Amino acid sequence: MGLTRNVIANAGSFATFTVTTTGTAPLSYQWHKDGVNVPGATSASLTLSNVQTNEVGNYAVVITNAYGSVTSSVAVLTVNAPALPGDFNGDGLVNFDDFFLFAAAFGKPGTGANAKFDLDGEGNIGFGDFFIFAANFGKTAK
Ligand SMILES: [Ca+2]
Ligand SMILES: [Ca+2]
Repeated sequence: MGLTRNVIANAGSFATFTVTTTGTAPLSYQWHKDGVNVPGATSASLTLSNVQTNEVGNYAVVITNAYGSVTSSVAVLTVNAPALPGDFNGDGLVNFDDFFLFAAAFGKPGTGANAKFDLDGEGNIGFGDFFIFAANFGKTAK
């Protein structure tokens, strides 16, 4: 009774937990995150919109009816951090290491292994991509 499943969501998207139960109606629900009530989360499913990495945690729901209450198994929410355009070497920050990679590919078609440098997706590696890169220069992945 009360099974939920783990959810993996991209930051900014939706995450939905659903519980199924065979308990005797009427049933009431209260979702918890890391053991703390989630305000207003009192239905058989819990939908989080615009999820952010700070919502990562262990979710469970307490289901109550006239005979008592039971706590579901725990479902884990994982949120994938947004991609960081310009972090070509994937180390989590945009810096000169990425610039040198970009410069080496500048002017080439954005195909194959070079596709990651075509930040504006128009097919070539050029100034349009550079401006996107420059706007992210110095940023770190959160
Ligand atoms: Ca980098
Ligand atoms: Ca481009």
